[in-house]
Amino acid sequence: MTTGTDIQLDEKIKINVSEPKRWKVILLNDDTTPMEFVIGILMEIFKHSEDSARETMIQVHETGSGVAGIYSFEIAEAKAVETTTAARTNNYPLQIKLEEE
Ligand code: TYC
Repeated sequence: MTTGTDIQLDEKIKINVSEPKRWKVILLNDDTTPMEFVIGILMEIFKHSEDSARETMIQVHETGSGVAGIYSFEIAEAKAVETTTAARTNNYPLQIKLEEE
């Protein structure tokens, strides 16, 4: 049995087909943040394995920067804040930047 109810589609609603932007969280090198601290950050906040964390840390140490992870802006920003807070709590000067992919 039909109730005779029609559904009106609003043709003015536009479908957003573009992918949400992604952001790289980039670690910058410095002279004093301990290597083991950076490895710990990469494992705990950016969910790297120990091997991947060590490799990424060495890349930052040798080249000046390296990508910790790629996320939506909100997640990237939250991880950058969490990392900076942990570094400052320990008086380390670790710097982070976000870059659109
Ligand atoms: N260069 C630092 C040291 O020799 C280690 C380090 C690596 C610091 C990565 C920051 O993002 C960084 N202790």
